[in-house]
Amino acid sequence: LERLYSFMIRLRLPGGFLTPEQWIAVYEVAGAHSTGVIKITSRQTLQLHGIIKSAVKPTISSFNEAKLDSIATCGDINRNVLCSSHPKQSPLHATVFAYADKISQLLMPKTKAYYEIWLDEEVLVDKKKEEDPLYQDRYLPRKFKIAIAVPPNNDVDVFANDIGLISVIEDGALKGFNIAIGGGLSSTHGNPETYPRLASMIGFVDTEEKLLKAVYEIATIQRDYGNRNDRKLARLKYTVDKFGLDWYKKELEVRTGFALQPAKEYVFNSRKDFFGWEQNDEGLWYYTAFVENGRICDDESTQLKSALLAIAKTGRANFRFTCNQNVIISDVTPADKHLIDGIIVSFGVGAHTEQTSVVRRNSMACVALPTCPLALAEAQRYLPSLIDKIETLLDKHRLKEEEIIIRMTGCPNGCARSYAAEIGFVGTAPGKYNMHLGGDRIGERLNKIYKENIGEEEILRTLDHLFGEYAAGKNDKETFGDFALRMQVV
Ligand code: SRM
Ligand code: SF4
Repeated sequence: LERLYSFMIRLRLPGGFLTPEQWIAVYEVAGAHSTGVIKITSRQTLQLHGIIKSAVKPTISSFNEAKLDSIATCGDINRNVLCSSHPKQSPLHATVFAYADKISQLLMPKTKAYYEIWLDEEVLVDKKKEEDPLYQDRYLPRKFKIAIAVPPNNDVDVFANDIGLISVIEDGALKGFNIAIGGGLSSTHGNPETYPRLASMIGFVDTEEKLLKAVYEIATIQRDYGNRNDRKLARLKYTVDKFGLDWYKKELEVRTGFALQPAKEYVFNSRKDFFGWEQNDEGLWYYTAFVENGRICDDESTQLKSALLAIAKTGRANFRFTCNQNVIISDVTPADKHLIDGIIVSFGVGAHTEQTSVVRRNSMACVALPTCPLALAEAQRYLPSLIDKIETLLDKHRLKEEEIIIRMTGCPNGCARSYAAEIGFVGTAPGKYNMHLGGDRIGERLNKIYKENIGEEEILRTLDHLFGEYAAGKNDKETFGDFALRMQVV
């Protein structure tokens, strides 16, 4: 008898967008083949877990019918391209958002293997068609990640990516993109050669043609010079640190045939989702619902999964996913707002979103146990109960309106970007975490290890003490992360 293998499938959703028809398809596939929980990931796409081997092909086929695919969602290749989620952020959101798809298409593998293997589309290997100038016969040395931010919100955590693009908008016009390279968050316990790193700015491009050429050639340089001997040291960040930023820029200039301009001014002032109803400049409405750790299901607190299905069935709203693992019910006309709001209220989604504390809404955990094979400790199943206790401490110190960013991962790979949190927990063993402090609120500074391998009791005792000091000693508007740094806690 064969073992009962079960799989996870992740969708490729550049910019994290689904039509109502596609949401219904995902809902139906989740019900038929997976655990039923639809998981929003920290890279604004969706995952289904628990798909048994015989259901993998039917799942991919159903997705294909809904014009959805899971191409390049894992492997040594460009992954889901991120874009700031909330259309309210800028009148140019749609223009910038379109680049997520353009870049995703540009860096897609040319092989038709996905269609041939999973969708029964004809001949298995036709060498001519398989020629791929970018990935050639070797792909990249490691996974490759790109994000596009629309200032002033850094909701995509742009500097955590191999390539971070920052849209430069002046006088209401998109002038181009600043380009940063070499971000990546993973490290390995006990291996000092590995480290999290934020991307470094290398310059600015002012046309679409230059942007796409630069992105493409940054990837080819990594393809040719990235470390193929040690997978732990294979990400672009290590290539950048080995050869130097100036070398990378010069090599890029040779390959593109143009020099980057100096980076333009930009300002980030937040890294968050805007919960509840917001309207964009065209008058369309958007409702951001809180989804604890991205798990869309029906439970005792809210009937979120049923609500989203009911909304999709009206055909009057799209769905956008955020890099903070939440969902935006989007593009609702003023005439339809009442209808959609009625569903949000009657399924308890509104009350759940409004009543959730600020600290919980800003928190994030990775999947970890039981499905992640790399997990050393719990994350999404544990963080909610830890936050209950942290809420009590914040209440005690009158800090409950502070927008402190707390993130937890079950291992040092950093999938919920805990190294870029004000308070980061990184799993070391069952029930044990390294506690990191001192990250900033906007994603421009990493945190540092404060205490190693501690359990819940010590976590709470430590936070109780630090929150007390923060409440008594913080400057006006000083964030917890900045305070920890100023007081030399780390
Ligand atoms: Fe991740 C591996 C889940 C975002 C760094 N990540 C995994 C795997 C596939 C475990 C595995 O290799 O077997 C996890 C699947 C767990 C499960 O049961 O579903 C997993 N990663 C996730 C997700 C679902 C976390 C979440 O709860 O949202 C995120 C899916 C993103 C997506 O939609 O594509 C996810 N992973 C990230 C991020 C955050 C980001 O990209 O902004 C990071 C840190 C940034 C970075 O890449 O540096 C991240 N995941 C990793 C790594 C370490 C990569 C490295 O450079 O060493 C691994 C392990 C690996 O690749 O060998 C990993
Ligand atoms: Fe798994 Fe580690 Fe990623 Fe969490 S951080 S999902 S435990 S690989």
